[in-house]
Amino acid sequence: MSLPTVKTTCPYCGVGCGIEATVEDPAAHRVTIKGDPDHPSNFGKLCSKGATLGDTVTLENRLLYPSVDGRRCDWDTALDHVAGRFRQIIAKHGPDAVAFYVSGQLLTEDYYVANKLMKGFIGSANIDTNSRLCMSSAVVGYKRAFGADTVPCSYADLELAELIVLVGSNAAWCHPIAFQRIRKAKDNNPNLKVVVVDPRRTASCDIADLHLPLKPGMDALLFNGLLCHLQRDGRIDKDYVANFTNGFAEALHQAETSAGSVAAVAAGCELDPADVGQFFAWFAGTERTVTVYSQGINQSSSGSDKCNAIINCHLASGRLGKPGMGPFSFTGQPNAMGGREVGGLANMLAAHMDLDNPAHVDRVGRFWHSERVADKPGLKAVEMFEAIGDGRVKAVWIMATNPVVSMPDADRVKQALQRCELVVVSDCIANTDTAQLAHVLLPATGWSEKDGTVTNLERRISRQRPLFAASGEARHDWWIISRVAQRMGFADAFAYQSSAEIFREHAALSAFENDSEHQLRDFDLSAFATIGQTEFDSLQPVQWPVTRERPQGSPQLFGDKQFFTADRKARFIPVAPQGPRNKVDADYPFTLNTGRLRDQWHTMTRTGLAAKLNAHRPEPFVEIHPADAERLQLKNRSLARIESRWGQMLARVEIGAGQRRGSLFVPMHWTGQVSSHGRMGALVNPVVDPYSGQPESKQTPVRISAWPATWYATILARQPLAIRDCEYQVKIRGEQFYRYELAGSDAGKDWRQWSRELFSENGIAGAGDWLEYSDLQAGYYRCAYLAGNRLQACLLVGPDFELPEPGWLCSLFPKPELSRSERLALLSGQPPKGEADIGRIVCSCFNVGEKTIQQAVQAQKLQSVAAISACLGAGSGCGSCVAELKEFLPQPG
Ligand SMILES: Nc1nc2c(c(=O)[nH]1)N[C@H]1C(S)=C(S)[C@@H](COP(=O)(O)OP(=O)(O)OC[C@H]3O[C@@H](n4cnc5c(=O)[nH]c(N)nc54)[C@H](O)[C@@H]3O)O[C@H]1N2
Ligand SMILES: Nc1nc2c(c(=O)[nH]1)N[C@H]1C(S)=C(S)[C@@H](COP(=O)(O)OP(=O)(O)OC[C@H]3O[C@@H](n4cnc5c(=O)[nH]c(N)nc54)[C@H](O)[C@@H]3O)O[C@H]1N2
Ligand code: SF4
Ligand SMILES: [Mo]
Repeated sequence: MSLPTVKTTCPYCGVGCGIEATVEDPAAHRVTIKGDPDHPSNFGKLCSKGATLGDTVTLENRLLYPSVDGRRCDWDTALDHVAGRFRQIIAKHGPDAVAFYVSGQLLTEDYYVANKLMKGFIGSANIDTNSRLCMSSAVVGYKRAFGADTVPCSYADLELAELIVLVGSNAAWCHPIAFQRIRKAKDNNPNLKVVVVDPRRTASCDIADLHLPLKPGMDALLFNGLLCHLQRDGRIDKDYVANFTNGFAEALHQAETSAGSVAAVAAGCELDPADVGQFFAWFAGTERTVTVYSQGINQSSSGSDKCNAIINCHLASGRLGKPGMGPFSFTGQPNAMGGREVGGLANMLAAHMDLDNPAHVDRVGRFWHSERVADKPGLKAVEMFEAIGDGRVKAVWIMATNPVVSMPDADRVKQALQRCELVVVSDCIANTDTAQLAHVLLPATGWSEKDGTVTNLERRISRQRPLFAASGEARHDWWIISRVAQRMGFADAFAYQSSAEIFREHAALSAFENDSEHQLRDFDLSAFATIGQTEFDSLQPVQWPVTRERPQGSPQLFGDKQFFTADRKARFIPVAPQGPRNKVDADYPFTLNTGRLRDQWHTMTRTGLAAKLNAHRPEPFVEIHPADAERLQLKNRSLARIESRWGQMLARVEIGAGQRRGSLFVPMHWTGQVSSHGRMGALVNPVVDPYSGQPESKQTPVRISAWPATWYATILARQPLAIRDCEYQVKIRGEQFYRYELAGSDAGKDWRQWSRELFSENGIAGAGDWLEYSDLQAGYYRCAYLAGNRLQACLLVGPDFELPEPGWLCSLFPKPELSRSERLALLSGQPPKGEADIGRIVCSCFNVGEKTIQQAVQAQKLQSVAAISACLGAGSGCGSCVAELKEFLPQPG
């Protein structure tokens, strides 16, 4: 009998890949994941994260039951408690004393209901989302230029382009399948050029014809310079500018004051003038140009202006609304776009209507049958947590986001929640840094159980469909919110029984009075305004607007050169370039850049469950330029302390020439759950963009110094351990083992006693064999414990950071038994002669390590990635490691 296959959508990045999931065993949550060959986002491909989804649907660490004040309770008790406390606080202090902090990882239906409850019925706009930290500046950029939050491009434009400029986007790691489409387009069209603008040399530079490692924060100067160049070079589309836009002269004038020459731009951006000239010449000479921008642009105290500096260049050259061109903001989360549609941000209403427009407020009020619709913007994320901290907001409900890790100045956020009267957290995972501070925990269904829609970065709506029944007592987010709403007295407006019903209402609102008689809005799902359950269940991926005239959706917008401003013309925005708000100085001489790794998703609550995904970069690290490392005597693999005015962290030093001098890069993923000092949000400057309220997460002034550890240790154990008395600690989940990297600055630990106690407290003891090596004078100690012939645990201690790379030891845990020679080799940490040590994992699909690749390249004289793939498989799965594989090949010259 063939097993049922469900078509659904990946819950990670905004690329929105289609998945075919075959449920092998519903009780054991066993499922096989494949790319959906028919889905127009990915045509069957998946990256490393999507491909390992099957490893993350485990019940381990799931939040399965509601609880209030730490005590498990039933749903009625929890819902009554939340509704009752919210009502009390609102009655006493008014609706602005409560807040929701939600997420671009909610489904559209969840998001719609949360927004409707807060803005429509509680009557406050205090609902903001983690998208504030993500693409709120991109929203401002589009709204200012087009009069609506319209992403004008599609993936197809990337394939038709002849120049793609990636600005502040590491798409190779963050939007891998879109990046692979660009790579393939480049293979098919040798004329397609790629320019990467990023202070850091990233994996995306692998396909770049030109990399501009500009001074952090200087992008507006670069694009103002480009606008001036287009003018000098006679590339302004005069007809387009005159007939379809406003404000060109002012924008050009402003650009000319700072960026009137290539030399001035190159000096201000600290770039080679020849490279700047090359970029300008390519842009000027290439009609089909797409500019992709992401967090290197948005996460800035002047991010909105940076977005407009980019859009200005497209408007000036008329490169918009035609195939193969446009300013393309890449959103990050699976449903960041859905959040924009329902009005998840505190300054938006719903269905692309505005809070500060009385006609919109009136219209939404009539549609929702509510007279209480909020008519002024609410608190944006950073302000919201300030208000929680100083007691203005007394109750907050956090859904599908982990602000104790991901907010800037995260220690303040933590304190604010500790002081808050009522913290409600809905999550599918039990142990998160934020869940630990909750008074009420509400278990949400996870990706494999959810049912609804998401919108990807090219406006494509796709279905997420359930693979399993809800685990434990978990409920859909929309169910939880609407049941609280009912108990708050809004039963009629929240009587939802299904996600289809909510989607239908959302579509109907988008169509409500959306015609030229009122004022046209871009977001229009009128074709779905009466959609039924069956049609919803079989909904095919489609790009909005979806109307009766365009039932197949709309891949390209603005082809008619009509925008959503009052006079239907696009607007240029004059931009005065600014660097980071807080500059580096003698106390804090480095710029801290933060961002993403290939195989982790944000705060690791789900990717951290997949052993395969933890192998690529197992520990928090700080990347630093070799010259800076040498000057500060920071050694590769040693530990360093990084401090800002707001907080500090510890991380492993990685020296890399891809870093600019004066810049540091730290990944954003590590939390208090898996590391003692890796939560980088504590350092990040909470300063925000004045228009969007988006924080400057990429340019915090910091300092770095060596952290003087006196000992370093690695522990591998078959089960998780509770480790006391240890300053530095990182926990990594592996295949049938847990790995701990430890360090301390205390002296004279009795390692033998310490390890015996640790292991026995954690249940690793008995009649098995202890192997031991001890040279305590010199600071070395190693031991291993075997039960039968299986490795249960081992500890390696040394006085410095040069402990053996544990790849081989890790590979022993899945083995049913060890050979004689393996036992003998155990304490050396190195494989017995003749057996290979694969080293750090590079290809997570096929588990291929760096040592294996080095050996194969040398021994077989491999000359290309294709040859490595043919020989080892590496790179032939999801393709995410292709850029790294290239580094193993012999370098030309
Ligand atoms: N693997 C993985 N993929 C993800 C995610 C994840 O957690 N893991 N998260 C998703 C989400 S929500 C998002 S928002 C996206 C983010 O996707 P991206 O924006 O591509 O990712 P980031 O790593 O945050 O930052 C992008 C780049 O900005 C650069 N940068 C820093 N400062 C500047 C600057 O001043 N100018 C310029 N031009 N560049 C600068 C950084 O060096 C970095 O390489 O990724 C999505 N995809
Ligand atoms: N310094 C710095 N900070 C940053 C960034 C940066 O680049 N640098 N990037 C920012 C950006 S772009 C983003 S998007 C944020 C991301 O930051 P967060 O949103 O805080 O990160 P996640 O780990 O994705 O958190 C999602 C939470 O929702 C839970 N969850 C997953 N699915 C569901 C569901 O269906 N229902 C419910 N109720 N819960 C669910 C997960 O278990 C997890 O706890 O971080 C921002 N912070
Ligand atoms: S690129 Fe990867 S993470 Fe993004 S949607 Fe596709 S499979 Fe998921
Ligand atoms: Mo994001």
